[in-house]
Amino acid sequence: MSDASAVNVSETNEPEGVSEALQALLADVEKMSAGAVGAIDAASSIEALEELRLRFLGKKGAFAELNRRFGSLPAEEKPAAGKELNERKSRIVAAEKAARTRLERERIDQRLRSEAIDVTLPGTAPGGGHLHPIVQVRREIERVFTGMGFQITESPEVESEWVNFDALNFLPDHPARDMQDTFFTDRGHVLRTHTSPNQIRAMSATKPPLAVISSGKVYRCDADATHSPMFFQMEGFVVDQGVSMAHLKGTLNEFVHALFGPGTETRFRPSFFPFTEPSAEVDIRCDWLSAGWMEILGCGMIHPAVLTNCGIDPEKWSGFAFGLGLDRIAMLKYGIDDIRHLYENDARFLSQF
Ligand code: FA5
Repeated sequence: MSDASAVNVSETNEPEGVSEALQALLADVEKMSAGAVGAIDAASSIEALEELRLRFLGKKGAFAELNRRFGSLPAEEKPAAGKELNERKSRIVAAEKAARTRLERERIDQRLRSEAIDVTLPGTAPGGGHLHPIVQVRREIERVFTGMGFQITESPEVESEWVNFDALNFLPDHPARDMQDTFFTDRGHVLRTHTSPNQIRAMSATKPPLAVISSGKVYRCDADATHSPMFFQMEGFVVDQGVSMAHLKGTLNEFVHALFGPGTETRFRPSFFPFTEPSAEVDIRCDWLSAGWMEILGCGMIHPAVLTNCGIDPEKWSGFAFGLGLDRIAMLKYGIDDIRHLYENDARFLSQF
């Protein structure tokens, strides 16, 4: 029902005592406000609503125009007409507010729907890592030797010069002690150049009989496709009564056959290490290499001076020792042609093993 009844225009078509200007104004107010509320209620977006707000309520909008016409009404008609105009305007403002609230809620709902995350979807599983090829090889070799009764021990990477060299019977002027070959940390200490210091530590700490393996990083000033300044070695040794070169050969052949297959040929070449006498290097046959053989380890009978340095009587006890390059064995086993691939941490390379 129209509030124009306040000035008696809704009940009769020709209200008495009402000016023509007021009649026309009220009729236009009625028409405009009904149209405005309808259009605002039907607005389908905030942008469209804003357009309607400017069209009806803006400074140059329809209501402003009606207000201007209100200014020219006779003074006695202004209070009732003003009230009518204000009420109509309030209804449009209220409709606009309600529509804005509705449209904003719709916009949020729609955004929530479009950005919804389906927590029931299966996630992208992170690529599973695996053991580095050197660790795989180390564990495989450890299985072979522990199966033969060897125990696993550890020794430090920063080692005294005495344990790394002197106790192992290196003479004071041995070339391995050279600054060009060895990383010195401070006076009297080096980054161990091999795992043989573990022999000294284990034999000094425990009385024979002993059968020990130990592995870890070793360091040398050395770098090319088959030499890395940091690489991995595994040391093994046995001390008991009556240990001979035959035990050494038998143990190492058994190891090579377990790791590379029963038909793998080995070759023991005479060599020299200050801490073993006699000494040998062991090659395995690799038909794909032009040389036909690849060196995998150094070995020998533990030098009596080394046993003495550890408080073991060489007249009563004897032993053999060997040291192998884990990197080289991983390269052989997996057909890797450059040792540096093992340390570049390229997931595409490592994922192959
Ligand atoms: C030694 O280090 C002796 N301690 C081994 C030993 C132990 C002999 C017990 C006798 C008794 P050699 O320097 O040859 O020996 O190194 C042993 C193995 O380590 C080599 O056969 C080779 O496989 C590997 N190796 C040596 N230098 C490097 C290097 N820079 N990068 C990668 N592997 C290496």
